[in-house]
Amino acid sequence: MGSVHRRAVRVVLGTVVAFIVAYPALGAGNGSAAETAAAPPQEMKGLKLLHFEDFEKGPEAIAKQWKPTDPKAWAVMEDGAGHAYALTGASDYTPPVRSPHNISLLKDLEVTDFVLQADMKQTGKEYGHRDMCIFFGYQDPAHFYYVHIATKADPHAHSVFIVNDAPRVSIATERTEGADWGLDVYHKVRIERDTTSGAIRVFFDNLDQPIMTAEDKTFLHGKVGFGSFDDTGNVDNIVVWGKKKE
Ligand SMILES: [Ca+2]
Ligand SMILES: [Ca+2]
Repeated sequence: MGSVHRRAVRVVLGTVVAFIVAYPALGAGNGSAAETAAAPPQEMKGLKLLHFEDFEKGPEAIAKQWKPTDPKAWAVMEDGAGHAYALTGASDYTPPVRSPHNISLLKDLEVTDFVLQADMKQTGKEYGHRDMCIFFGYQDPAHFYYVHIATKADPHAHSVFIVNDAPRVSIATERTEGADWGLDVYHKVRIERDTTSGAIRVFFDNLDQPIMTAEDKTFLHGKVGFGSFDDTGNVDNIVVWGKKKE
């Protein structure tokens, strides 16, 4: 919550100039970076705003907040008028059981119920398992959920998965046949988690109609994060509304 307040204060005081000095790319753009930095709503579906990250605060501040499987695989990069968190290659990381190889977790936040939203762009080649992943309910490297959004659904792609001390298992009850990442396009991705009912709902661009649903109560809290099974991509404008783990 603290970072959200600080951002709001800075905008009120007109210290945008400081950002432009620190990040010349912002000043050179068409103003869209300032627009993307607009604070998200304080509440979503009855859940309080807990975190907002637009990757414009500078590499050191950002590094403190994220725990990547391999720091060399991730970088804050200029993209358009602003910056995004980019997964640029394979992590030097071997998961204990068959599951994604590239993960960066938000370090200090553990949630129960949440709505997690981000702008995500896939930067790899087109193929059936072309993916980006979102992680949640993360306990440790062998216990978590992840959503794998990919071109073509099959038993190992484009689904909600659980990793429970064994190779990942698809748990989606409904899902589309795949998602079209396109070329150099950011998509609005949203995950909704209700730990009382166990519901998991995944949205891709259309925030009214989910592309995947699941129901599971194995992990009722945990960290959240982003990444890919084995591909590359960018994440920006991450928003978490939710209930912190007591
Ligand atoms: Ca940004
Ligand atoms: Ca893949």
